[in-house]
Amino acid sequence: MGRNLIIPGGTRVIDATGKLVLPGGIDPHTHLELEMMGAKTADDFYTGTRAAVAGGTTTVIDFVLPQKGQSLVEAYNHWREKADNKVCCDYALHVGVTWWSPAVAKEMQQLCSEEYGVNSFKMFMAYRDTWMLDDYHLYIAMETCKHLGALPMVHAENGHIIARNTEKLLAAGKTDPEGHELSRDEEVEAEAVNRACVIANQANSPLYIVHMMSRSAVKALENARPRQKQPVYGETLAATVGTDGSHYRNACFRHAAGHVMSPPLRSDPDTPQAMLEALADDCVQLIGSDNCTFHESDKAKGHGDFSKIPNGVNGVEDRMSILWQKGVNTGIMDPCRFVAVTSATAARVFNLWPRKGRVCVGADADLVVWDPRLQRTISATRHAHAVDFNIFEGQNVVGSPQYVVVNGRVCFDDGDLRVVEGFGKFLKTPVMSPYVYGGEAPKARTPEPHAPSPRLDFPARVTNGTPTP
Ligand code: DUC
Ligand code: ZN
Ligand code: ZN
Repeated sequence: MGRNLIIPGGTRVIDATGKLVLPGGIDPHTHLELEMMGAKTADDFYTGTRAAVAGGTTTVIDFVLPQKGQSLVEAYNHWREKADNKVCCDYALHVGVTWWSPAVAKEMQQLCSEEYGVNSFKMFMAYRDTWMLDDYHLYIAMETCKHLGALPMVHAENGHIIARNTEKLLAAGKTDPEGHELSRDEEVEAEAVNRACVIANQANSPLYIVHMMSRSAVKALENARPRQKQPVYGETLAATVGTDGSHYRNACFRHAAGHVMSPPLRSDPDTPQAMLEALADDCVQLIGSDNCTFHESDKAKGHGDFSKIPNGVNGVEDRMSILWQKGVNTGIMDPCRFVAVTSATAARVFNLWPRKGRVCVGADADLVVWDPRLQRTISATRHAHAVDFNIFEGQNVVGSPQYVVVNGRVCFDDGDLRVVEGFGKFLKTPVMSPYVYGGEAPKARTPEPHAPSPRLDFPARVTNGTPTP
C-alpha cells in the first residue's frame, strides 16, 4: 500500500476506479459440514468457503459442536480434520459447550492455549435434548470464559418453552412448517436474551448474543445494556434483514421448510427494517449468516412434523450483497458502517484485528473490489453453494464484489470463481481481545430516533438477471 510504489514487472494491475476497496468480509457464524437433526449440511468446508469467497467473505468462523459427553478437544480435532484441507479462505473456530463437568472447564482452558487458538465458546439455551445447558451450568461456563479471557456466546431462546409448545402444537395437529415459528415466538427469544444478560452480569463476564432475530430481542438487549458491567455484543443475520417469516405460510412444503431455522424468521413485517436500524445505530454490532444449509431431501424429514425439519438456511455467499442492498442502497447505513458490521468488528471482537478486518500495511491481503453498481439476481441455479435452495431466490441486489483477493490471490475474478481447495489456513485467535477486555468496546447508547445517512446514488450495471427500475 502506498503512493508511487515500485511495481515489479509482470504484476497484475486491477483498476478499481469507481469501486470501493474493502477488507474481506468476516462471517462470524457458520455451520459447515455439520450433522444435526439426523442430517448433514449440504455445504462442507470446500463449497461453503467457495460460496463465501464468491460473495466477498474471506474469513469464516465456524462452530465446533461436541455431542453431549464428548471431549471438546476431540470435537475440535475433528473439525480441524474436516476443514483444514478443504477451506478456500482462512477460518477460525468457536467451540460449543454443550454439556458440563469439571473436565469441560479444563478442556476450555486447553483450547484457549496457543496450541489450539480458541477464544470463544457458545452455549445453547435451546435445543433441550442435544445442546442445551441449564442456567446453573451456563453461569459456570460464563465464569470460566471470564476467567480465561474468552468470550461466551449464547443462542438465546427458552428451550423448555419451545419443547412444551411443540408438544401442544403437534397434539393439536399443527404439523406444518408454520408450527415451527408458532412454537417459539418473539418473547421466547427476548426472555432468553434478558436472562443471558443477567447471568453474564452475575458472572461479571462479557457476552455475545448470536443470531438476534426479532424486535423483541433487540428491545431486551437495549433494556439490559445500561446495566451490564461488561460489554455485550449483538449479532443479527443476513436472513433476518433479507427475508421474513411469511414464507412459513407458503403452501409449498419445500419452500416453507427451506426457511426453517432457529430462532425463526419473524412474521412481523417490520422486523427487517428494525434489525437494519439496530445494526446502523450500534444496538447490534455484527451481521453473520448462520449458514447451515440442508438439501430439500433432508428438509423433507419434517413432512408431517415441523420439529423434525433440519434447522438452517444459506447466507454465507449473499450476506454482503443483501446488506448492501437493504442497508446501504436504502440509506440506512453508510459504507463505513457496512464494513464495520460485516468485517472490522468481528476482527476486533475475536481478536483477529488488524491482521483481518482492516486494509493496512501488514494486514493479510484479503481484499474486495466492491462494485456498488453491479446488479445480480440471486438464485440457487447460479450460487456457489452445494445446496439446492436459496432463501433469497429471485431478489435483485445492486452492489456485489467484482474481485475478491484471498491472501494475495485473485480468487473471484470479475465473475469467475477461481478458488483453490485447501488454500485457506486455520487462524488461532488469542484470548483477552483488547476490544472485549480492554474497555474499547461500544458503551450503552441512549436510544434516539434513527437518523438516516445520505442516500448514495450509484446507477446500476447489470450482469445477470433483469435490471430493476
Ligand atoms: N440454528 C439453526 O438454524 N441452525 C443451526 C443451529 C442453530 O442454532
Ligand atoms: Zn444458534
Ligand atoms: Zn448457528
